[in-house]
Amino acid sequence: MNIKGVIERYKEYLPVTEKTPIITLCEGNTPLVRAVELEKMLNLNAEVYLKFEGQNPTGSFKDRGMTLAVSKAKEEGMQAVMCASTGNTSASASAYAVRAGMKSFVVIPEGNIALGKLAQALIHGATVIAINGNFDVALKLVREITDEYPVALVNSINPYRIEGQKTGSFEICDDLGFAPDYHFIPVGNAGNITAYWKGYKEYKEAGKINNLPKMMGFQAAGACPIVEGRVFEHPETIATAIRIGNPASWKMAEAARDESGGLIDKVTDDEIIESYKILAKNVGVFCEPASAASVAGLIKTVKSGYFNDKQADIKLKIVCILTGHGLKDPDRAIKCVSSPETVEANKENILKLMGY
Ligand code: AN7
Repeated sequence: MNIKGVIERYKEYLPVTEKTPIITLCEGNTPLVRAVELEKMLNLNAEVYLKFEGQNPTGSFKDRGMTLAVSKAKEEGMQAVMCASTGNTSASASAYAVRAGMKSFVVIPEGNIALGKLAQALIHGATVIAINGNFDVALKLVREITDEYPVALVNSINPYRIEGQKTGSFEICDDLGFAPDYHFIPVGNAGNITAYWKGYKEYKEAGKINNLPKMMGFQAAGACPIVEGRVFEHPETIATAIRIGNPASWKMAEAARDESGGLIDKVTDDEIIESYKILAKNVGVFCEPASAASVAGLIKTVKSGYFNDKQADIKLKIVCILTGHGLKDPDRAIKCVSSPETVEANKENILKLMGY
């Protein structure tokens, strides 16, 4: 039963005191699903687990960080929160703001956020401001405004967001009983890879785990500033959640990669969609396109021969983070498959389509 949320569950690792009001929607405690189908498909001597963060209260991993960011904003007496967002941060911020009795302001790139996410921010009563600029432009403006006005910035440059999100690592280690060997994760603004790496390191220091995973981050090929070492002025990808050209936690993502001996690579939109469909059709997990970048990354890495010399007698333990729920972006799902056929309403027609 999850009646606590991540702050109660992991408070000894988090910057909270008895005075901190805990604003929660009982986030965290998300499933770690073993994907035997993927193991077979990849022909890899490994156990592959999917951490399905789409099961969080607002349907993405953002809730882990938002519970803490909003709790601390409340503790500090703030009356409003603000973020720039490709969608999920705005959905989460607006929901947690409701819980805290605070106002929320969200700035989004017009035409480039998934319908479900927009619906969430609106129904939670956020003031939603769409701009004719991308996420990076929105974040710059939001930073300026929150510097000048008494409004709490709840993007992942807010350190409490990272602190809350590191609980994802704790849960993986608690569920497995050890740390994985490899941690595959999508990278957009690079807060989550930063948070997971921090979490693993802290769990090792606390004596909870003996090893650290290699951090394997994946950006979309049309928005891969870290991979190419340059800002993307016009990032483009169907994975709108990670359509980011100048990640705020760029340096920390590089540190996670380098300290862990991992990598940050790119996957094409086609590879993302292929993995998105495999996850839905072969594994039974419906995540949003950006989330499938982790699995697309795993498939690419296996194909490249990366693991050839690394498969010892013991099975590798691999975790892929699925950051958000597929229902966030129903349009994309529908576009990927053929529409249902409509027939005259009789039994024969239905049986024919059933293949009987
Ligand atoms: C589903 O909501 O940046 O590398 O404004 O929604 O920590 O940015 C979302 C990012 C991956 C990338 N998967 O995580 C936002 C936003 C999903 C996401 C990422 C996002 P970061």
